[in-house]
Amino acid sequence: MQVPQIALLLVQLAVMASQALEMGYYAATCPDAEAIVRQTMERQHYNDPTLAPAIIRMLFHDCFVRGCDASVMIVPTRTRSSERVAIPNQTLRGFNAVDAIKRALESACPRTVSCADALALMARDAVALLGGNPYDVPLGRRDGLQSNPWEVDLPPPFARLDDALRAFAARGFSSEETVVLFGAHTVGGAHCSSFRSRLTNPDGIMDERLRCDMLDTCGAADLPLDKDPVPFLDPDTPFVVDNNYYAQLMSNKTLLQVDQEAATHHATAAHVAYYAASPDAFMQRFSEVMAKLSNVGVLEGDAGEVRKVCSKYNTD
Ligand code: HEM
Ligand SMILES: *[C@@H]1O[C@H](CO)[C@@H](O)[C@H](O)[C@H]1NC(C)=O
Ligand SMILES: CC(=O)N[C@H]1CO[C@H](CO)[C@@H](O)[C@@H]1O
Repeated sequence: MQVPQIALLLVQLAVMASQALEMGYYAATCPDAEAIVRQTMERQHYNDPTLAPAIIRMLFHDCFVRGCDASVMIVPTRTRSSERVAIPNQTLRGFNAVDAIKRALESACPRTVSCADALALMARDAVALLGGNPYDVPLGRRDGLQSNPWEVDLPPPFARLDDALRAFAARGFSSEETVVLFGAHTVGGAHCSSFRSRLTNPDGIMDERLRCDMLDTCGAADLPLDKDPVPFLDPDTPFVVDNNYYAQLMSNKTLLQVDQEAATHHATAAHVAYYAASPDAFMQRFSEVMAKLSNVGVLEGDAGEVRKVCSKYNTD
C-alpha cells in the first residue's frame, strides 16, 4: 500500500473511532455530567420511587424506535406530530425528571450533553437506585431530528411472544437477551387496561387467586387512563431489581400476557427457569443487556443535534 493510502486509511479509522460512543466523552467539555445526572436522579428517587421504573421503560421505548436518539421525548406541536401521540407512549412517565436533569446539565455546560446520553445515564442510575448492578455507559449519542407516531411499532402487552421475539431480534437481541430485558418487569406498575381482558376472559393460565384479587383492584369495566389503577408488576418487591419476576412467571402469577407466554415458549422457557434459579446471573446479565439496549441505533459524530430542551428540536 502506498503511503498516501495508508494516511487516508488512518484518517478514516480516526474518524470512525471519533464517532463511536466512548467512556469519558464529556471529560473535557462537561466533566461533571455523570455526577449531575446521578445526584438529580438520587434526589428525585427519594421523593418518588416510581420514577426509576418509568425511566427504565422510557429508555426501552426510546431505543426501540429509531434508536436511542431521544425521539421519544419530543412533544407534538400544532404542525408536527411525534412518537408521544402513539398508544404505547400514553403511559410513559418521567418526562419532567428528564427536563429537570437537562436543565441542570444546561446550566453547567450549555449545548453539550445530548438528551439521548442524559436518558442512557438516567436509566443506568435508575437500575442502580433499584438495587441493580452498576454498568458503564459510553457516551456521545446525538439527538434525532425525527419523531413519528407511525414508526412506534412496540409490541403490545397482548402480543404473541413470537411477534415480540421478532421485534427484539430485529434490534439485535437474542431470545435469551429478550428474556433478560423482560426482567425489567420486576419493577414498577401496569395500568389495568394492559391486562384487564385476562381478568374478564380467564385464559386458564393466570393463577385464580391473582385473577380474583386483580378483578377487585381493577374492576371489570374499562376506565380512562387517569382513573385506571396501576398495580405493581412484582407486588412483593416493586422497587427492587431482582429475579422474582421469573418465579412469578413460573407460578402463573404475572399480569402481562406476553410475559406469561415466556414461561412456556420453546425459545424462552429454559431461560426463564434458569434466571428464576440464578439470582446472581440475572443481576449481571440484566446490567449487561441494559447497556446493550442503551446503544441500539445511536446517532454519532455530526448526525442529529444536541437539543437544548429535550422536548423540542432546536429549530422547528
Ligand atoms: C414485549 C415487550 C414489552 C411489552 C409488551 C411491555 C409492556 C409493558 C406494559 C403494558 C407496561 C405497563 C405500562 C402502564 O400501564 O403504565 C409496562 C411497564 C414497564 N415496562 Fe414493559 N414491556 C415490554 C418490554 C419491556 C422492556 C424491554 C423493558 C426495559 C428493559 C420494560 C420496562 C418496563 C418497566 C420498568 C415498566 C414499569 C413502568 C412504570 O412503572 O411506569 N418493558 N411494560
Ligand atoms: C400454569 O398454567 C398451566 C396452564 O394452565 C398449567 O399447566 C400449569 O400447571 C400451571 N402452573 C402452576 C404452577 O400453576
Ligand atoms: C406522556 C405523553 O406525552 N402522552 C401523550 C400521548 O399521546 C396522547 C395523544 O396524543 C397525548 O394526549 C399524551 O399527552
